Amino acid sequence: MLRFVTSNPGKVREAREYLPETVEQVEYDYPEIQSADLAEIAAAGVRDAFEEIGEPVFVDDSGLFIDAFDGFPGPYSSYVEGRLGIERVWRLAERENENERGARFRTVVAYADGGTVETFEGSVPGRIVAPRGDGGFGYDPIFEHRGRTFAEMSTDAKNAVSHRSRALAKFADWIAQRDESSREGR
Ligand code: ITT
Repeated sequence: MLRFVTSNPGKVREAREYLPETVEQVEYDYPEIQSADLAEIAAAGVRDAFEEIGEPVFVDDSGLFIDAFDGFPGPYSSYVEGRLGIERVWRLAERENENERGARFRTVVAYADGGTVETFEGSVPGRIVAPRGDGGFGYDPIFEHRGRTFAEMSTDAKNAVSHRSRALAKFADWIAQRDESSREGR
């Protein structure tokens, strides 16, 4: 069983569909440090969450990096979604030249169990478009990948290509290897 510290039910749904292990959501609002680097934010967050909860835990820090805005909102994606909303992010991007509307979703999954904090990164390229679709969560309606927005995809289809699933795949491989070596060491 894996404990996922997050307040975001969309992240939990995707992790549950993707990972073979049972995923339990733990709601603890760990402080997010100010940094341009998602891995630093995730590593600091998971350390704090582990100290608070006292059990092995993982977190997921994600962001949308828009080319025309030099990667903004990036690590500030949550704040910008809450304050501006994705419709306004689209309207700002719409003013930019069409070939400047490229973007990338990034996720860093960080795991802590008292030893070294492990981080796993995933990203996916796409472009910013007018909102379409009612699936997914967050910025999904304005992020198009190969002709469809993430909000137009099922969880399964999004998981086949997404930033989060790419980070979770590395995490899952690492867990499998760790379990394998602890079995061999027995
Ligand atoms: P926790 O920190 O509690 O896990 P959060 O939603 O605040 O939840 P982040 O700090 O990682 O998560 O914020 C990332 C922002 O990007 C937030 O606005 C999310 O809605 C959005 N986001 C993250 N993953 C996404 C995805 O797969 N598709 C669309 N938007 C996403």
